[in-house]
Amino acid sequence: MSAGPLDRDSGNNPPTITASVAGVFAGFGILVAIGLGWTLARSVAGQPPFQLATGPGGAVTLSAASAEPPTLTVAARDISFDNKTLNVAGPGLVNFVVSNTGAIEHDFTIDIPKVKIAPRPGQRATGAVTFEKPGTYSFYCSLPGHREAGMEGKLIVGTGAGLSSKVEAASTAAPAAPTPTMVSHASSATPPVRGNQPIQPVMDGAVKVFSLTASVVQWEIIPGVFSEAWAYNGQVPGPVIRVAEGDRVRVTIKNQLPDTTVIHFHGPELPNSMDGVADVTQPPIPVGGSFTYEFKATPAGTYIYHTHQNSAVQEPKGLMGALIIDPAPASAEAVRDAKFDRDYLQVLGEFGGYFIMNGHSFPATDVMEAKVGERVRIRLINAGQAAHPMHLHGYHFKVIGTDGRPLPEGAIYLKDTLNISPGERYDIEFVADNPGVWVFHCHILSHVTNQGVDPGGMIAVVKVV
Ligand SMILES: [Cu+2]
Repeated sequence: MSAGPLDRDSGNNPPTITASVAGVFAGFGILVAIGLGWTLARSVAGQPPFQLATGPGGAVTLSAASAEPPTLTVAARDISFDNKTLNVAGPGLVNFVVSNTGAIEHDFTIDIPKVKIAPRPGQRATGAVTFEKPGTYSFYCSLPGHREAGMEGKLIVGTGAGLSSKVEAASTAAPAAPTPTMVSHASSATPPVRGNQPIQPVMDGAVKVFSLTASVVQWEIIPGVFSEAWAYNGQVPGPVIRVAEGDRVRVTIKNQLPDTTVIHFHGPELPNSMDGVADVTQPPIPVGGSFTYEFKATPAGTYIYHTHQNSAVQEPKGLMGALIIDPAPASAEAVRDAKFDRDYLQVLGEFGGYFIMNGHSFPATDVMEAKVGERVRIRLINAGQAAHPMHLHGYHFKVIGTDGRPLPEGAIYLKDTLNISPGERYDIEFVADNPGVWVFHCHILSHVTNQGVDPGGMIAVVKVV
């Protein structure tokens, strides 16, 4: 299996499931960058959905616990920094989180002490450096012409206690009014962790053993916006369990949640005792307890695993993931699958008041890339509680599988908008013969907002180059 859990071609291309917002910016260019900037600007103004830490007087602050080094966040765009004056209370170690919200290369450079942080367009990068003395330090973008164009500012290190002191507001000036290109200062966290990471089994003889732990984590939906998640292995969706038809599969689950739980494997043909329905096929797994499921993987297809206890509460908190059973070698399905150059997964749902695809809302959703002429499959799973009519721009696609099972040749049909009800799966296919940056989005238009702010929610980009 390749690095991208579902990508056959990751040797030459970025892993599919871990593709980040970078491609969004690369694809949409400045126009969308400005649009995003506007969206994020709402957060600076205290408008939903971006919940920012603001300091006294509403100034954007540097978040730092009293015993931790301060973290400064700064965004480079085309062609300026969003904040020209940064402050820390006193000498000591300072962490930097630098976002590049523009469409071209930038860096954040200080000569003495030396630090250079260079996030790619659409990405963030972090760094840290120790300031020994109070004073005013210049920062700038070192790319030719950028400093001259205005990409510079100053970092004022005060005379306070530094490391252990409370960090002052980022700017001594009153907070600037949002402008259409202002971006969020909220991104003091690392870029969102991705769900759907492939999990490697441990072999016990011929049995593939997968270990899951369900626990409470804080999940970053879009940069700077967190919500409590109940997650398998710290991810929303949980890790992709991928096996081959006929494999003997064992899944152990440790329950570190504050509630009892179970796992139901949604779709494959299991013995009843392994069906994972609390109080029907098994007692709930106690808090602190564990349970082992074991079954033969059949038939091949795209499936879900999810909680089946107190489901209306537990599943929307994140207790769901994909189970993929690959067809047996040389089977008709295996021959069909061999045609796909790209194999993407999109798990739909709702989480923390947001509409998500693979655990994130636009613009933090995954980018699905393809080269012109490649054959692309997208496995769609609705693990949420609402139906989502998913519309692809630029293409009609073939619906080749429903609920994990392949459609016979004569039953395959063409769509450009496919309504997906909770619990359903569809496999769709198209040949990427129409280059461009196309959106694939839910057509219930409130679902393409982040708590009312458009664009957001269930938008993922298909980038055909
Ligand atoms: Cu929807």
